[in-house]
Amino acid sequence: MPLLENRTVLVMGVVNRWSLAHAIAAALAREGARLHLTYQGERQRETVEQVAAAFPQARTWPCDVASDEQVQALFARLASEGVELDGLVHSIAFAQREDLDRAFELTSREGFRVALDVSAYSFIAVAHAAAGLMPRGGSLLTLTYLGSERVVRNYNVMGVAKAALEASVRYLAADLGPRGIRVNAISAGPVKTASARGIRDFTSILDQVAQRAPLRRITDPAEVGDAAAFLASDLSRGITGEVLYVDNGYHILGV
Ligand code: IMJ
Repeated sequence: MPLLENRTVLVMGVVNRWSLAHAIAAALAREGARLHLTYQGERQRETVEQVAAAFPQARTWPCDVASDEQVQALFARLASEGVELDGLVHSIAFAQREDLDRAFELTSREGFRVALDVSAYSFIAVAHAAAGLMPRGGSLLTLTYLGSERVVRNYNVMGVAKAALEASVRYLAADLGPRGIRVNAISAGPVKTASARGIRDFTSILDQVAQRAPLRRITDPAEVGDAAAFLASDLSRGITGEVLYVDNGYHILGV
C-alpha cells in the first residue's frame, strides 16, 4: 500500500521543476497523496499550474505568505471547499539580495525584518491556519539549512532566520502535539535551485560538499523528497520537533 494513500497535503514553495518543493511534491504524489500547491503571484501561476498538471488531481491556489490577508484567504477557500489536510510543506525563504552579498554586520533593520518575516514567521502563520483543517491530526514540514547553526559565507541574515525557524518548529511541536499534529524540519544540503541563483561561489560550495561529505556526493532533490514522504507518513509517527539532516552526512564534520 502506498505510504500516503487518502492523504491530502498542501505544498507551498514550488517555483519551478528544480525547486525542492517540486521534488517533495513528486515524492508525495508517488506515495498516493492528493496535492494542493500554492504559488506566490501571477508571475508564478502558469509554471505551478503546469507542474500541478503532472500530478493526479492536484489543485493550485495563490498565496503570498508575506500577506496575512492572503494566508487567511487561502485557508478560508480550502475550508469552504471542504478540504481537510493531513500535511503541510513549507519550502519558502527570502532575504533581500544585498543582505546575501555583503558583510552580515551591515544587515539593515528592514532587511532583518523581511528575512525573518518571509522565512520564519510565515511558517508560524500557515502552521496555525493549517492546524484548523487537520481534524485527524497531521504533519507539518519546513525546510532549513546548516547556516542556522554554523557560519556559512554569505548566508548571513538567512542563517538567523533559519535559527528562528528551527526554534519555531520546536515551539509549534509542543503546542500542536496534543492535537496529534507533528512539526519537523528537513535540513537539506546545498542544491542548485532558483534560491541559489547568483549566490557567489555556489559552485565551489557544491564541489567542497561532494569532496568532503561522508557519502561523497551532493544532495539529490529526490533524497529530500523521500525524507519528506517519510515525515508526512505514519512511519514517522513518533517524531516531532525534529530537524532531520538530508545532506549526505556533511553536518557531522568538524574541520
Ligand atoms: C544562499 C545564500 C548564501 C549562501 C547559500 C545560500 N548557501 C546555500 C544557499 C550556501 C545552500 C541556499 N539556501 C539554503 C537558501 O536558503 C537560500 C535562500 C535565499 C536565496 C535568495 C537568492 C535571491 C534573493 N533572495 C534570496 N533569499 C533567500 O534575492
